[in-house]
Amino acid sequence: MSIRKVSTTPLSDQKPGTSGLRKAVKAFQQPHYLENFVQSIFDSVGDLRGQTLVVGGDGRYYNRPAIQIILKIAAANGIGRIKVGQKGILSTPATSAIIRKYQAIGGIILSASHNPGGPNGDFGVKYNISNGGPAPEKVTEAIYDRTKVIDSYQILEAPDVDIETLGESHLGETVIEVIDSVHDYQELMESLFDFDRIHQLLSGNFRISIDALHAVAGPYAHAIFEQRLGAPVGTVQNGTPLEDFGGGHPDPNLVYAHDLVDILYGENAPDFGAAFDGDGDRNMILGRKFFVTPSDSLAVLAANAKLVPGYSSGLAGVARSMPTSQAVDRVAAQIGIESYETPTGWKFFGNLLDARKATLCGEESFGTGSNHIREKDGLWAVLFWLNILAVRQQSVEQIVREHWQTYGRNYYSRHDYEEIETAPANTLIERLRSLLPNLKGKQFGNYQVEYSDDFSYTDPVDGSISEKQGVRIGFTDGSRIVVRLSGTGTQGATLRVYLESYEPDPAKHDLDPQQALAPLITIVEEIAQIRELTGREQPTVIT
Ligand code: VG1
Ligand code: CO
Repeated sequence: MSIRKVSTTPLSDQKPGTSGLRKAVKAFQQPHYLENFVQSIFDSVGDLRGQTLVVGGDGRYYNRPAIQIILKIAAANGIGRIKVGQKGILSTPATSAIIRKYQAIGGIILSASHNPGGPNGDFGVKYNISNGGPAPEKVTEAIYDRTKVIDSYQILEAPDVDIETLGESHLGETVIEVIDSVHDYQELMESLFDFDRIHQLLSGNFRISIDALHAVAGPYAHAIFEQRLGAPVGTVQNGTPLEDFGGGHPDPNLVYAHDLVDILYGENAPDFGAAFDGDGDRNMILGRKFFVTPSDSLAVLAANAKLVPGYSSGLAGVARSMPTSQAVDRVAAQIGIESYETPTGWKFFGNLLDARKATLCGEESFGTGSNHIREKDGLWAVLFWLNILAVRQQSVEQIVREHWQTYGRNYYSRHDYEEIETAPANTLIERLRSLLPNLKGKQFGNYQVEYSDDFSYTDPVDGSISEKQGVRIGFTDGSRIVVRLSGTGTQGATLRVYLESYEPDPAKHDLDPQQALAPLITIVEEIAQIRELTGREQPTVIT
């Protein structure tokens, strides 16, 4: 086997977004495209000789060929050992857990998360660092800078490695270890949650329904809920990862996980339902005929954390992304712990977790997680809920309603305008930015603007500053409007509008969120001129 040095031309379109480099599969299939990016990672992250690297993906189309390329480039770059998920399967949270457990230098996760898969779908590469978390901005910037000047990569000329069978083999000097995709992750879950109690719950009358949307969480859900925790076979639907996710969007929300929603809102509905996204890091929680918003879910987990073994000694602090509702802040205030507000994207939680400033973190986009790893974690969130349900012996709806009684209800909704044209999307944001200085104090119906800014974040641990993270308009009654452009789409632009209002009065906790938020929807339309500038009458997805 020999190492081949291949000349490439530098590229200019490999800037990582909110969550790694995400492009159409067809882009990744261009000659040298993946190679260019992978070599740029290896060139940017320090000395890899003798180190351990973790590699796996969500099973989407191009997962296997990409893994072969990565293994050969990694071997040519002198990496000591590579742990690869069997069949190329590793969820994002499992990868994070494995990096930490085996003190790997990092990991490469092949996923475009919730974006559709298949030959005409999307593909993605995420690099995670030694704490198990997404590479912070200074690392992704370094990788991007490298992609623009790199002129060659090194690859081992060797036959493909068998990644279907567990065990060790050699690729040149590098040990390739094909590992069970679930084992290490399940062990970590057992250390955090009361599995006996959840087992009792699931083998009684309490029924759950889990939809893996044909994506990576399937094998984890089968192993943990059905084989370990006593839920009947059939509890997990769509549990075999498919290269095209069965043609769907593996996005756990009310629109894309509608089959599960139909089950939970149908006749003889089970007590609990959950769905996950493509790479298993996000979750949607449903009760019988009841939807838990991700922001509320985070707040409920924080308020009940002491019921769960792994968190019984309490929380150091909590953190939420800026557009996430302020529900968790109210819990933090009551417990007397800090609540941090970060830009969108899990990478911003890493420092807070490492510095033990925060224990639980969450995003409005169905992501929740904790200091057990450095990624958001879909299955973890479900186990957390099940542990709380097993202890409290109440329904999901009862738990959330009691929560609102104690803390008040934060009505919340996100409106997405997907695949709009890039130019008008940018115009909309630029125009909005230019209006910000004049909004303060302005009256819109009953709402008066208290502050308006483009969110800038100073990391409390390393002092790094991230600017222009989303336009916020806050009103004197605690309501908020946030507008930003997505950093994960691959077609045109996606405009996200986040709406939040606060209602302390339990007599008013039964409104439909779209109704409760209607005045804010009118206000954002007026200020941002969404219809005029995007040509869209309404959002593509409302959650
Ligand atoms: C979206 C979500 C964000 C999440 C990101 C990655 O980003 O809004 O909260 O962290 O996806 O999630 P954006 O830039 O499109 O709004 V995932 O499941 O792709 O790892
Ligand atoms: Co994801």
